Amino acid sequence: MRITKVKSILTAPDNITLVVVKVETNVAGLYGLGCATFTQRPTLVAKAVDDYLDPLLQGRNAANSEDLWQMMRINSSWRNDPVLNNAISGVDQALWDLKGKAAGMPVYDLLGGKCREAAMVYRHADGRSPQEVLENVQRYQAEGALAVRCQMGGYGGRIKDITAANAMPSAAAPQATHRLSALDAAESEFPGAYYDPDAYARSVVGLFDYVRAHIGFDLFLLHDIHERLVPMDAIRLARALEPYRLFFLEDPLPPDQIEWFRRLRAATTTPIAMGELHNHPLEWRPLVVEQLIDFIRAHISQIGGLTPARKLAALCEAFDVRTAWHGPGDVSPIGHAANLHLDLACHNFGIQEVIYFGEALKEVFPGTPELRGGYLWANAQPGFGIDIDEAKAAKYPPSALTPIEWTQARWPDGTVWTP
Ligand code: GCO
Ligand code: MG
Repeated sequence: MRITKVKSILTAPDNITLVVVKVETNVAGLYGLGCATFTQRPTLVAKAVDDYLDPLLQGRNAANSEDLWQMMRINSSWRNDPVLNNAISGVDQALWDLKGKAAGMPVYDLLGGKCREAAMVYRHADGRSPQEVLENVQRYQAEGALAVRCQMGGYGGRIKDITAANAMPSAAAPQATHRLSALDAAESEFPGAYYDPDAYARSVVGLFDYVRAHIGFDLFLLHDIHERLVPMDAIRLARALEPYRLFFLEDPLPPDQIEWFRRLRAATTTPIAMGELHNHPLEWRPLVVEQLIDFIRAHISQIGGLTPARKLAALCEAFDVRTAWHGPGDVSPIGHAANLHLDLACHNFGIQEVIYFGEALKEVFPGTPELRGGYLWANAQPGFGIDIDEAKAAKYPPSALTPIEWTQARWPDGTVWTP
């Protein structure tokens, strides 16, 4: 099983540019697929795969996935950046897919076999007002969802999306008044995605108060702070949310503020999830070993693929941290399948984030995992059980390379903040 070709494939069936890596071998018809999706910089990942990993890997034994992962990681000498980690992940996942196909086994069997039938997932409810969010929560509940993440006005409660409808019929949650910014205008020298951190933090408490008052406690609820607050405000919010019994509160602080997790942990019983921005092992090691988080949420391709992710899962198991791998629209269905195979095989699985897989995605990726009754289900095909139809993928070319606006997050006075 020698590697004959490693190539990137870019496709955007859902208007999000996905990066997939295909590893071909000298065994007729035998290839593997992996996810290398980094939607903010997709063409750089493709370059890293095609210009550097393909020549490096041609002729190597595809069975040696551990050695090849270690070798890819150090080959650039400088390492652990998101572009190179994603490129490595594409190859690494493809090698696991290949290994499964060669053995005639699903990857979850290679990882130790199923610990559960399917993976509990959470869905995303958003809206411009608590009422709108509640309607979306109830819609998911009617579809059988067991867990729903609630946001209002997108991450940080974007000023533009939220001011129109802000009624909060709750004594505990006075109406949050957003300080509209004169700078939030096209002619400003500081264009961007404006939000008001203080109003946002207060609106979240009002939102959960409202939703819990209407639906009770039989549904798991989650929230993503998305690093929008200064540390003490994140701690204050985590404490204020205790009565609403969140399944977890996500990304309260950016990876650069690891020290603050100790203060956060000591201050609240709200379960904490962290990790979609992690790239370097030193970003997660203290959080896990000191038991400062309850859920690890790494984006598997951002940390370099299934090989490091399964080791991270095992480290977490030893410290009672459960897994909740990042699973938004900027993970390809192949990446979602990789998340799922790990979910099924890890005893310390917690929950899986997932998207709705539309017809275009399923057309390009036959074998996409199935969302049913609050769970994500894998098929029993060898490898990850998912394929790419390259002709159909080509029908959905990558999105135009225009500057991203939402990651230019700003406070009302124009100050740039982590998105
Ligand atoms: C999540 C995430 C995503 C990210 C996105 C960045 O929890 O799903 O926060 O929505 O913002 O993946 O491109
Ligand atoms: Mg998140």
